[in-house]
Amino acid sequence: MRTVTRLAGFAVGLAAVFGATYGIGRVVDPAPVAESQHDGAAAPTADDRNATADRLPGGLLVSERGYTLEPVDAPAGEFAFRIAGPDGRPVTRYEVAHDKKMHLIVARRDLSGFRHVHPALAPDGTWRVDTPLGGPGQWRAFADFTPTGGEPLTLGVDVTVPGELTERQLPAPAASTTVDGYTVTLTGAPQPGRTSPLTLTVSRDGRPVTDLEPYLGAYGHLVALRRGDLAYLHVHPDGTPGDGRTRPGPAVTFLADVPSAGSYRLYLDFQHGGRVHTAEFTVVAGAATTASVPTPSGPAPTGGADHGTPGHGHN
Ligand SMILES: [Cu+2]
Repeated sequence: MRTVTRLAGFAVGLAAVFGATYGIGRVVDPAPVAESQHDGAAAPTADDRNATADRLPGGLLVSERGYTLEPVDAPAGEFAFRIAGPDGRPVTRYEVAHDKKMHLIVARRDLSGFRHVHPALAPDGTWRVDTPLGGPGQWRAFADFTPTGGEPLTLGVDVTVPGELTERQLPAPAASTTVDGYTVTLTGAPQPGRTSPLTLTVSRDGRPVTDLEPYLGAYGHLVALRRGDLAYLHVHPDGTPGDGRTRPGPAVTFLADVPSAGSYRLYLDFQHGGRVHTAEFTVVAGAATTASVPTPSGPAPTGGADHGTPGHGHN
C-alpha cells in the first residue's frame, strides 16, 4: 500500500511543520522567538538553522536572514514601510521579480480583504502606496521581494486597523467562483509535501476567455495563504507568455507546494480587458488525513491534474 506508507510519512512531516510554524505564528512578534528557540535548544549547527529556515513557508517572520520589515508612519490613506538590511540601514536596491521590485500583499487574519499592490520606492528606501487595507480588522501585510545580492524573501507583519470589525467565516471549498462577470473554475487539489498542478479556467458569459493579458509576466498570479497562521505560499505559473507553449487562456496552470494539510485560500489575479481581477477559492489540502477516510469508490485516484472534480471528498 504505497499510499498508506506515504500518508504515514507525511503525517510525521506535518507534525514537524505544524510544530514549528504554529508555535511561531501564535506569537505577536515572531522574530525574537525564532532566535531564542534556536539559541536555547541544544545548540544546533548553522546547517540546522538554515535547514529549518528553508522549510518554513514565507511570510511567517518579520525578520529573516538579516532583513526586517519595518512599517513606517504614513499619512491617512497611505501605507509605508522599509526593509532594513543586515547593516540596519534601509535597503534601496532590489531585483525585479514577476515584473516588480516589490509585491505587497495584504489580507485580514480571517483571510478576507486580499489585495496585491505595488508600492513605489523612494530614494531613502521607503516604500509607499495608497493603502490597500480595506477597513477595520487585524491585517497581515506581506512584502515579497529580492534584495540585490540576496535571496527572494517574503516577510510579514501584523497591522491593526481600529474600528468595528466583523469576523468573516472562511467560505466553503468550491470548484468555481465568479468575479467581475467572469467565472473561474479550479481543477486540481494541493497535496501536502509535493508539487501539485492547479489549473484555473476563465470564462465569461459561458464562453472560454482565450485572450488573457500578461500580468506580472504571466497569464495569472496566484497567492495562497494558510488558514490559522497565514503562511504565504509560493505558487509558480507553469509557463510564461511567449514561450511557444503557454496559451493566453482559458486555462492557466500553477505548480503549488503546500507544506501541510489544512485549509488554504487561493487568490488568482488575472488581467483581461485592461483590468486586473481577483478570483478567490478555498481549498483543503490533505483532507483525507484529517477527516474521516472516505469510502473507496471507483478507481483509485491517479494523482495530479485530474483531481478536483466537484465532490472529490474535500470539505
Ligand atoms: Cu505583485
